[in-house]
Amino acid sequence: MGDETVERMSFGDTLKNVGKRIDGRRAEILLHHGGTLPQAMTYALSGGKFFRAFLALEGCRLHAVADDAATDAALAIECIHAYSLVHDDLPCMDDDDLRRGLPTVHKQWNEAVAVLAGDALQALAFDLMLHHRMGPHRSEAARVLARSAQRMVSGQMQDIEAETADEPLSLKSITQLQSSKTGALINWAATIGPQLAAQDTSALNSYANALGLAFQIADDILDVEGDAATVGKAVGKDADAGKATFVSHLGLDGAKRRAGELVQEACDALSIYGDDAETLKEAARFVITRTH
Ligand code: GRG
Repeated sequence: MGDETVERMSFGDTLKNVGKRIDGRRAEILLHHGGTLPQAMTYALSGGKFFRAFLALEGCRLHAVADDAATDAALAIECIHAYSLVHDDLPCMDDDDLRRGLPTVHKQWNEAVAVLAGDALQALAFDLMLHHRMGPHRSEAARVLARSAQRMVSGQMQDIEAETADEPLSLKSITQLQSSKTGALINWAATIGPQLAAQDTSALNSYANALGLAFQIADDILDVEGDAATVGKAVGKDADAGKATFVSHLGLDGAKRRAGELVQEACDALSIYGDDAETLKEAARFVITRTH
């Protein structure tokens, strides 16, 4: 009889494997196009954690979506995420020089390249989602992606308007803003499996709602406690700008406590999947222990 101990892969290794799968598919699509635009798109799609891709692949696995469709859906959400980061880093928005430990796209090339690479990444996401390999429910899934991207942009707009508002945002308003800005893409990623399989999205939807909020609280905590070299981008910007955040409202300890409660809520929402959801639970725990 063999050794029945099953070694579980660490969550870090799981994310690395997701990264390889997405990089491989991205290379198939972009590498044979020469020129600056595909290079800048490749640069923007590289070096992240691939957390949203992981969520998409895991939801697809739980709902028996074909591997090719799952990979392309995971790449599609990383395209939207990468576009948002490239545009967010521009001087007219957050004006950042560093992203994922490297120069931002407009620093590596210039602002025009950054705008165009973001535009092309967004279009590529819908190109992937509307291909027939995505199956019979692809138009609805693409529409939900379009609405999620619009929610993200509207969250970004509210964030920009809050910078010049007379009053700092209340905790309730920050929660609503972040559920759009950060939560909408996380929610789409976590639910694309049951969307493509035309099955019930409610458990993964509840999981993602709690997880998205925990993710943003962790981001606010990293902005205070992290160091730029590890986080891979500038830190301390929110406090310097006097911006209302989960940490400014709840304090560091309160924010950590709230994030812990949300992780528990996220895990509880997965009960219908039994042991099959263990990696998604690890992902929820990773969100509040991550250092970048
Ligand atoms: C400019 C259209 C437009 C939208 C901007 C997402 C966003 C909206 C701005 C990015 C800035 C920010 C702090 C967003 C909160 C979401 C977040 C924490 C993004 C970083 O996600 P990670 O940690 O990044 O998954 P990696 O690099 O690992 O992919």
